[in-house]
Amino acid sequence: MQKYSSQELMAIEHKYGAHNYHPLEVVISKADGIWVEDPEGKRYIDMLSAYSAVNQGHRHPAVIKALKDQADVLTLTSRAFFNDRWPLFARKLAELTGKEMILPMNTGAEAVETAIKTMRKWGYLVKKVKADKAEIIVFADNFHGRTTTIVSFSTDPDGHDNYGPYTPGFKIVPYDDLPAVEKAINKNTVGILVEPIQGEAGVVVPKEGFLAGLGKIAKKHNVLLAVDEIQTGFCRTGKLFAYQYEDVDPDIIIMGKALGGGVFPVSAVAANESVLGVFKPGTHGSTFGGNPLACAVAMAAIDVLIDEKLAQRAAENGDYFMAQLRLLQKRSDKIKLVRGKGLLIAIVLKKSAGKARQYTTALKTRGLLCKETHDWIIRFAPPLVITRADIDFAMEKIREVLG
Ligand code: IF1
Repeated sequence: MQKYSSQELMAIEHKYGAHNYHPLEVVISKADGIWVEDPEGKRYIDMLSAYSAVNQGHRHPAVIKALKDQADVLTLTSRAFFNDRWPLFARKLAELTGKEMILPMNTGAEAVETAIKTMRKWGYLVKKVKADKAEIIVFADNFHGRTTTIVSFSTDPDGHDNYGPYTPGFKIVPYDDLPAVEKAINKNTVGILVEPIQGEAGVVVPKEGFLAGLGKIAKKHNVLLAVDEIQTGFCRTGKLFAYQYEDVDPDIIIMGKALGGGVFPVSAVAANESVLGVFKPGTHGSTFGGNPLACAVAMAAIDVLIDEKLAQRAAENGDYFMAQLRLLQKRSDKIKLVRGKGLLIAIVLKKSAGKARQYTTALKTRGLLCKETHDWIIRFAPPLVITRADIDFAMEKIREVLG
């Protein structure tokens, strides 16, 4: 294949690719662990991890081995037939989540759609809500994906506007506001859909007790609690799932991103049979959901998280990283605050500091890739295999740019 320069590749993409993104000006053509490389051979630390889809690090050997081994044997069957991987992946993920059943999909948005359909169907079949009356409570500044139904309840104009007519049946209340949730519940409420930490909103960590409170409200009013762990799950925040910081047992766990080990879209919904049992043959599905290649990769991806103690490492290195950033905050006139959990961290800039993009661009020049969210927040979410020495190296660059 002909070799192209970064500049040439960006120009070709600009001409032929739809302009639904505004990427940082770096082309990645190689990756290994926490490191990525451009066609010119310049290396960068990846501080975004494909929005937490590469928690295990780029091309983790165990994940790549599973991918290659499976590719040599069987890749796709559809669910018209059984295959010999999906049963084992289902059992593994059920044991991991402590739920009785798993429904496999591919992308995060599909898993969220699956959770919405689950809550609605449960509402009609089990809770006996009147036809087409089901309501789901969601939160302002949510991000759950980009399907027409999901963007119907987005409060971000960029994600939401001009995609109507919108799907009804969602009630939006402020995040981290338990009384507002309780007030929004009525006899037609079938579920609550929540991010344990709001990623796209800028790594917004709710007050302690918020999720536990949602759990209590859900029980009291006979509604289902669905946690979107697509971004926060699989050790990112220092526990296997972010909800595990609280005394809560959500009815539905929505997973994606790192479940695919950074190589493949794999998503899933976990719940007990009293909930996921509402699906009967033909009522929901996906051509690729549960495909053998995805299942083999996902099983390896899960093993890496456990074997390499990535939850513990994210907790310890996240505390270390955040402490370093807070020290910097003390002597920086640009940083308003530092927040996060585990290795999901954000720097909120002061108004006087100007736009975040100039800092992510400056960090890129120094070999650090991270992404702004909104105009005033910089997000750091490196692969969880990052070491303390790597963080020290990254901090040098961050100090140069934000000190
Ligand atoms: C993009 C954000 C992150 C998610 C949660 C569901 C999904 C996502 C909590 C949908 C996806 C992605 C999508 C990606 C950017 C990214 C993102 F900035 F948009 F919000 F991570 F922070 N629930 N998040 O975070 O999963 O269908 O994409 O697999 O460019 O849209 P998906």
